[in-house]
Amino acid sequence: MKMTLRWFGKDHDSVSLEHIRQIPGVTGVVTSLLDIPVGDIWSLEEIMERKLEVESYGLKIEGIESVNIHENIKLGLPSRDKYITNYIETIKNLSKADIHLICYNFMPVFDWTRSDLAKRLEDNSTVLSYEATLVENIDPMVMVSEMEAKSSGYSLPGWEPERLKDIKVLFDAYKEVSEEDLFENLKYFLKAIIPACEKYDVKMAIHPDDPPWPIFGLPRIMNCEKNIDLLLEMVDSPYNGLTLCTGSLGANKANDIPKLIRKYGNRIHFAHIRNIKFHEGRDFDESAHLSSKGSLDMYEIMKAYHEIDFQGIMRPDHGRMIWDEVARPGYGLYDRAIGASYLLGLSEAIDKLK
Ligand code: DNO
Repeated sequence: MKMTLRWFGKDHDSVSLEHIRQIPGVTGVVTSLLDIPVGDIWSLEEIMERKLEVESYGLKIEGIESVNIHENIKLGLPSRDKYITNYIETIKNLSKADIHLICYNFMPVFDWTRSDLAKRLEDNSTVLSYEATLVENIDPMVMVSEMEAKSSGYSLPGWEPERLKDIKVLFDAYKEVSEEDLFENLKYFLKAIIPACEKYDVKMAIHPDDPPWPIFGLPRIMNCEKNIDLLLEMVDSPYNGLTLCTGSLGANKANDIPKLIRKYGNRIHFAHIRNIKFHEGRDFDESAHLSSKGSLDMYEIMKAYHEIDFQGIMRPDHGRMIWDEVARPGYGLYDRAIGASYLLGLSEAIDKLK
């Protein structure tokens, strides 16, 4: 397994490559070119510029998180073909730059959603949290502005203003799209791009819905074992794979994460690891990574990865905000560095106990 950290690029991140290279055991980053509008081609020049920058710190770009999918592809509009052609060009250019993994999601309109980006715990740290009744009773437009107000000045990944400017129009457009339609649109997309992925050796790793249930009446499909089975079968190629996110899938108690890791094995290309602490109903906080701090058993999760001999890319996921750090919600340096060290520690122990 290769341990990485997510890095948003020097103009979009408070954490530097210098910081990242000082975390023991972290050898690479996953990154994205956030200034390129969704749907446009990523040129080889722009990719190479980022690659050389990362490599000048002795780190490697292990994958892209994310090349976002244009809404017209998710909506199945006629113009999707143009955006798919662009996506294939991006795949080709990433391959030329020796980058072989793309993480993406197929969630309509929003990426991940929380009701609070800075819930204060007793120890004065803050965490991302989800309170179902708040999300169920808020106008999504109001939520967008509240999220932006609490995001320490960073536009959240997946919540870029340019992506959300037509939010009302998007909501109307999705009224016509059922879950079956969304699945068909995902299939159309994958059938079109996977041959290029095979040719250029670039693996696709879909990220599950976060949280793993529909919100705001929008269809959502990537949130349970049955639908993941469908996804993997509909284009049965190793290049059509998964980002297995413990915190996203794990928020639904019916998703048994160690079991899913063993089941999907080498179709998992990217592992996002974080813990969550369940409260009443569907409510949860994103706790520190330690098993004792949350509801998921990190030892069992790492053991499952060892059993499948996971050779893919791993990263600690969201962290708390601690030690007065000001950073993108979920993406500070300190708690993610602690998370990475903890996961590497579990991994070393599991190896030595074999
Ligand atoms: C949350 C992340 C997601 C993920 C995208 C993939 O912090 O895990 O934003 O990167 O859903 O496209």
